[in-house]
Amino acid sequence: MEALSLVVSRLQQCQRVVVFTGAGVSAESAIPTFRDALTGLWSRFDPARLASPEGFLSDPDLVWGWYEWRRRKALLAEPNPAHLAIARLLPLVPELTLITQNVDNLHERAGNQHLLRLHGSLHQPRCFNCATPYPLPEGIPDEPEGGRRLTPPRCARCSGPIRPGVVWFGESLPETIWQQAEQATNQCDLLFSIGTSSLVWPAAQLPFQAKQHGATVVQINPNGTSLDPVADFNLHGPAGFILPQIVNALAEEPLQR
Ligand code: BV8
Ligand code: ZN
Repeated sequence: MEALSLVVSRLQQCQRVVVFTGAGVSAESAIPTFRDALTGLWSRFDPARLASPEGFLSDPDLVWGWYEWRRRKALLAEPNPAHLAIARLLPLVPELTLITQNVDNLHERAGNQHLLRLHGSLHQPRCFNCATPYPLPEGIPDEPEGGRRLTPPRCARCSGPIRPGVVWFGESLPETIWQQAEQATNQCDLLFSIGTSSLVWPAAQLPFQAKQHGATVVQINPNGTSLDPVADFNLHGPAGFILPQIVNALAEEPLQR
């Protein structure tokens, strides 16, 4: 029996499923991962430098321009078959927890309203000093293709600079969300790790942690990662091609209780 049907038959016996996603799940929506997003103005910068508080403080216009350019990309993008398949999985399993490292809003736009965002969101900027949320103007920011430097707006409350609502390198993950993610990981019967290079910590530890707690781990990624030797199944291909097949098969034969 080929790997994909084995995954489906395993899924039919599961109560608790975790879907853990990285930037690769948005790749087929043409959203550049932040390494691919280093084009034009930003091509000569190290992503970990731009995606850091120090990077922002040393050149707020450069960093705010980069994030506004990425936010525009996310707003112009559409959810792809991988996002849509994950949304279709929801009613097919008793308990599904979606944990994402992504900062775009494509999972929500595909229909997954409840998700744990480990690294925040491009769409929820806040004041760098007092953390007051900043109400983004309606519509899509107009950005020349290569992007440009943009001066961040100022906070209405304390006039501090507005920053993107993402978790930067060197910043802690949101405590409650991280605890909920670990709890779901420790209790699940099966965890999908989809579209992540498993390079960014502590998020990358979740699939390993699920395995340690006895879960079946299914990785979906065209490329190999450090998770390959640990995963029970490595489905090497694009998520937008593999996931719909799994969900279609499960929809035909739901859970065998
Ligand atoms: C923290 C928001 C410390 C910003 C992001 C050990 C423990 C703890 C920390 C560390 C540690 N070791 C090192 C660290 C520091 C650091 C870290 O991990 N560095 C790495 C580079 C070594 N971690 C941190 O700083 C974290 N903070 O731990 O704080 C602390 C602790 C206590 C108290 C105070 C402080 C914070 C990390 C969060 C960083 N922010 N995002 C932004 O987006 O601008 S992470 C960022 O990288 C994105 O969220 C993204 O998800 C992630 C990975 O980037 P990519 O490579 O672009 O994407 P991905 O990994 O998903 O790769 C794409 C994959 O998709 C590939 O494998 C590809 O093959 C695959 N793919 C392609 N096409 C498809 C596909 N898959 C399926 N289908 C396809 N079609
Ligand atoms: Zn403020």
